[in-house]
Amino acid sequence: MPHPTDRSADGAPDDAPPATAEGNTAYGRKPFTRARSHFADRVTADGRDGWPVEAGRYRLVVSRACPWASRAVISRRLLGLEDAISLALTDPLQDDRSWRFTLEPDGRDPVLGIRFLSEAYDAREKDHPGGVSVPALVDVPSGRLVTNDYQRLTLDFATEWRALHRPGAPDLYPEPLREEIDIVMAGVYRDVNNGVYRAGFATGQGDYEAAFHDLFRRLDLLSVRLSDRRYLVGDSITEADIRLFTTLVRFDAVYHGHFKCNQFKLAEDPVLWAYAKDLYQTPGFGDTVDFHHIKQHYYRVHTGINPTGVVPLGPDLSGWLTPHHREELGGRPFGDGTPPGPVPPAEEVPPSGRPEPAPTHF
Ligand SMILES: N[C@@H](CCC(=O)N[C@@H](CS)C(=O)NCC(=O)O)C(=O)O
Repeated sequence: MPHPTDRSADGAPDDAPPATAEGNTAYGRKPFTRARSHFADRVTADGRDGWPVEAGRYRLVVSRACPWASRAVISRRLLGLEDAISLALTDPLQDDRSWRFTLEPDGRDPVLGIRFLSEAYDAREKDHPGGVSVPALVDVPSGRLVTNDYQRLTLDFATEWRALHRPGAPDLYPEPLREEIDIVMAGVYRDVNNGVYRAGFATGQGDYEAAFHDLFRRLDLLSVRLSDRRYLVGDSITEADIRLFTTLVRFDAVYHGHFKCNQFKLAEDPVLWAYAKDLYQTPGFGDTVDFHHIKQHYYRVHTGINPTGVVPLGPDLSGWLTPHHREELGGRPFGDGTPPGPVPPAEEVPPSGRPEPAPTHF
């Protein structure tokens, strides 16, 4: 396997300069900022951007390591869009041509026939500004990228793709709750989802400390909010929970150490830990998480902040499988709907990526 080059731009703005072997120094002393996605076409029911909702037409390219991509994997599963939108998994380690399909036996995505995700970006726009990122939705017939707009993608899965949802799919973005969901998600995005990156990629003490304080202040607020309610908004799972979950599930494994987000571990906050475990154990969440990919990606790709590329063995993941008792708070996980069925066999996370139950002591 080629040695992965430093890709500290992971999570960096699309139009940011490439990271260097020195890590984040390409950004100088500027605080870490994240730009809008360059490709923001939408796949809609009415096809107004030229991309109509259609079963089998689009392929979702993700890395299981990536929190932004993982949102899309979770919502696709909760909504039962697996048959309508196929899934391509990249190697968690990019090389200097970015995301690649080296998990496949012949190194090519079997549907798109490409070796690098960049080929779909180039097919869409030669010399496009910004990098190659996941999640990416690709038009299978033409091989062209449609969108890498991770903020919009899942909202469109929830709303525009309704005709292809499974029977019993939950409403992840219910109309009457949208205003509240948007407000909650804005704070979560700024301080938590992107906050861990602001801390981890800070190149100055002040930027790091500001991000650190914003992050833990927000986590404290979220912990209070979730102490007497099972989910962030309303009494069922919404898009807001998906977005918080994808950061929380990575917290102790990577953000606490690698990104220096270490005021406390997730497992040390009883409310947030129970909340995250509850979601992890809900069909559609934990069954998409590959801790092996997550750890390999962060610790080996960001050589600017982990120059040795050594991947820690811990933490012990068995706690994810332990009782959370959150059902005592009530709530209806899927609202009027039902949980998704089993993971399609081809998409199962291998045992290397899953927690093992703790040994039983007698
Ligand atoms: N910048 C992306 C957000 C998603 C993102 O940052 N994904 C990361 C992985 S977690 C990525 O693919 N970064 C590019 C790279 O690492 O080369 C977008 O605008 O859509």
